[in-house]
Formats: sequence, structure tokens, C-alpha cells
Amino acid sequence: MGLVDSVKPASVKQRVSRVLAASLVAAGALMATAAYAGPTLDKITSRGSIKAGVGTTPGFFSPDSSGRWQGFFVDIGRALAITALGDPEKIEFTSSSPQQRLPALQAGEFDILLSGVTITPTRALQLGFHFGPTVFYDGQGLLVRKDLGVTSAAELDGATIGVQSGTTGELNLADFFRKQGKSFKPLTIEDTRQFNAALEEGRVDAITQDSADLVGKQRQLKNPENYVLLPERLSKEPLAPAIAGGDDRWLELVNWTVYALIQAEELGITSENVDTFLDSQDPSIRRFLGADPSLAQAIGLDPKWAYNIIKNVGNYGEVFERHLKPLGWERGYNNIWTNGGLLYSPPFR
Ligand SMILES: N[C@@H](CCC(=O)N[C@@H](CS)C(=O)NCC(=O)O)C(=O)O
Repeated sequence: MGLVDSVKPASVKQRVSRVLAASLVAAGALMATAAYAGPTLDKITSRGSIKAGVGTTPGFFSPDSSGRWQGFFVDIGRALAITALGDPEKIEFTSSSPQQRLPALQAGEFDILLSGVTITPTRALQLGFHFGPTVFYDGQGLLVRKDLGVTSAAELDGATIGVQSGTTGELNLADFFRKQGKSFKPLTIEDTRQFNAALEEGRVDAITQDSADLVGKQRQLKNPENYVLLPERLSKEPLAPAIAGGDDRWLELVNWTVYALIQAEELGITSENVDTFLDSQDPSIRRFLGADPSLAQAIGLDPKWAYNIIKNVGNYGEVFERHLKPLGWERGYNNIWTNGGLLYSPPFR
């Protein structure tokens, strides 16, 4: 813009847009208030517990011999119950098939899905779901019968492949084979037990799912050693907590619960050593653990919420080691950024 232009009196159009801009700034200032509880959090508070939809894969979510739910996603749920209700037990887990769980979430039967939901724009923008942070970076895999002698996905030309209905696996599988110029026959199955049985009974040559899911499933099969997970990953599957739209504060509680687990690991704070950090002189640790209650007071949480998560559930790494390490998982992408992974917590301030 030249000097002459800049001193020209403003046109009507320019004046109107300036007034509009000023009023938008004012509106923005008005909107920049705390994220208020919406219908989901209201329901949770009056019910006194969270309803979470999960799957049935060992390592991620499965009941133990006494019927108590255990697993990576289950522990994230318990951490969330601490944030929202101050008690890790105030969450009820119910298994639901991949096909039924998103509609059930939409219908309000669940407050959250902790079931390995992949973040996609269709789910976010067409279906109106919202996602917390990615808690597990996965990719779709293929589990095949060993006696087929197949060592790579490319050798599955013409194979019959089982896929669970309602999962991202359906489209990924078609995309993968189209890209390779190969053919396959899909057998779409809703129920997880039927899905596993299809492989065991030889109705399919392979099954496809998130690879962590397949590793857990392999353990459920009668002769796990008869199957092999192929090396290819057909897709990116960033798995995240999913909630229905319309409750900003609920979404933020989900976000910051996950970040608290990651932040604790970044700071080297564990369930074992958390008490030794309570008299830390580091201001950010004091705010995080509530020794300085100013942050928690400002955001409307119990000053001890993050401390209680760490004490009861542990940090992200502890949750991973407890449930996924025994299945042979290495941290890989699911490590904190300072250790070469993708997990990164925003600052607590
Ligand atoms: N990430 C995929 C698949 C979701 C999915 O099927 N998750 C697995 C766990 S990672 C599951 O629920 N498996 C069936 C079960 O556990 O019963 C998606 O969002 O569509």
C-alpha cells in the first residue's frame, strides 16, 4: 500500500468492516469465558459415575477373573473418573461392538468411548463426534494362519479376509488392495467372537483390525502359535477417546486427563515417587501437583486431581508397561517426545 492510499479517507465499505471487526473482537472477548459443563457432564455429575463404552481385547480392555475391568483404556477411564468425580471407581465399563458403539454414544447411552476409536474427519465433521488426544498410535494389521505360508500382505491376492463391521478397517482394506492392484473377498462380521471364530474355523484366510487389537486377539485364539501378524500396516489409526458434541468442558476434562498422564511421565513423576515431588520448589511441578492450588482453583478442579491420577493410576508410561508391555508392545510412537515418540503434553498453566 502506498503513502497516498494510507492517508485516503476510509470508504463506507472500509468503515463498515472496521465496525464489524471491532464488534467481533468484543464478542470474542465475551465468549472467552470458562468452558461450562454441558449435558454430558451434568448427567455424569447427577448420576455420580461415567458410562464408558469399551471393547473386549485383552491389554486394552477385558474383565479379569474376578470380573473387574482391566487394560490400557480402562486405566485412562479411571484417571478420567478422578478428574471428573474425584474417584477412580466412579466409571462403569460396558462392552459394545464397533458397529454399535458410535450410534450408542450419539444416543447418550455412553458418555465416552474408550474403545480404540480412530480419529477421522467423517466422524468429527459429518457425524459430530469429538476426540480427545491420541492415546495410542496404531496401524491396521493382518493376522493370518501360519500354514498359509504367507509372509507379506502382497501375497494375499484373492484371499478371503475377515473385517469387523463399523470399523475403519472396511475402507482401509479395500483401499490397500486397490492400491496394490490385487483382489480380495471381504467377510464382514460384527461380533468379536464370531470374528475370531471365522479365522479359527478357516472361513477366512486372515482377519484385519488395528494391529494392537490383533495382538490381543491372538491371545484369545485356541492355538495362538498357529497365527502370524504380517509386518505391513495398512493405515494410520490414531486411537483416541471419543465423545458426543455439545459439552466443551467434558471434552476439556478428557483432554487434560490424558495430558496429565503424559505430563507426569515427561516430568519423571510416577505412582511410586509422586510424594517426593510434593515439596518440589519447581513452580510448574507445584502447580501440577496442587502444592500450589492456584491453577486448579482457576480451572475448577480439585488441587490434587493430577496427584490422585498419578498415585492411583500412574503416568502414561506406567499404564503402557502394565497392560501392553506383557503383550510384547514396544513404546515406538507411543513414547514421550523426548524419547523419540509422539506424545507431548501442553504446559500446565
Ligand atoms: N480403530 C478402528 C477399529 C476400532 C475397533 O474395532 N477397536 C477394537 C479395539 S482396538 C475393538 O473394539 N475390537 C473389538 C473388541 O474389542 O471386541 C475404528 O475406529 O474403526
